[in-house]
Amino acid sequence: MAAKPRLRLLHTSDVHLGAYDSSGESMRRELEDGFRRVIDIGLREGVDFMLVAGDFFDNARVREETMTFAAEQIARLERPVVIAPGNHDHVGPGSVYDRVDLPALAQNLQIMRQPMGETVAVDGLEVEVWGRSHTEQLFDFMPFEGPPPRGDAPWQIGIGHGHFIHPRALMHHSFHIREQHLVESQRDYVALGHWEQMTRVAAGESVVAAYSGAPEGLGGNQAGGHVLVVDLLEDGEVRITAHPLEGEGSLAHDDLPYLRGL
Ligand SMILES: [Mn+2]
Repeated sequence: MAAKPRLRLLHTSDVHLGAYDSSGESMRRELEDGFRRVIDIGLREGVDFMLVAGDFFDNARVREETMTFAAEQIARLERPVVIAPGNHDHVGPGSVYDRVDLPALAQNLQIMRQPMGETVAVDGLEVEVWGRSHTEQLFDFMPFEGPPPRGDAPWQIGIGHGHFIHPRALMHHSFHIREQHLVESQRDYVALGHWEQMTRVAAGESVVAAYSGAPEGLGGNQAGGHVLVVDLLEDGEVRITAHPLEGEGSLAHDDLPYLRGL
């Protein structure tokens, strides 16, 4: 097998920009600073592209200046960025992405807007990203059910937003992601969102899958926020490093929390 191009990916999710738009300036600033640091880490680590696995915005009524702030930060990375919308920033009727044309403000940005799923070729890189955006129309939506076969690019990434079903999962939650779905995706890496906590999840022998967790300490994220730097190596190996948003001490691949599925 020919060697693959070495690529470095920045994975974040659940930024919830605008969550505190009506809660006062200091909380609002804290959330924005968190996303600014995500971009800073991407620049420091020299990533080739960035993925946002849903809930980038908290709701469809965020201030317009929150949206232009988001576009400015994305543009600052100067590398391709793909957003796969989650339940808080869903596509379809009433979508936050209908309000401001973000890709016009940040020309390195692509937003996955096809509810039936789509594969995005990342500009200038030998990588394709497949995902299915939330519409908030289907209560039993399963983001990774029935994945299409791998595409032609050497690197195939999956992206999606929902609950990985593990033995401690609350089954009444919606947007189920099963280990079997991740195995069947045959993607090299699957970027997950919806959980505040950073963790790898079980996805069979040949698929690496992880939640980046929220960058900021939103409810339940006492461990503090992380962003994931994912190295896609020439021999096909995928290695994650979790970088804390505050302070030192990154976590290497084998030291990341790891959840088994049902
Ligand atoms: Mn969510």
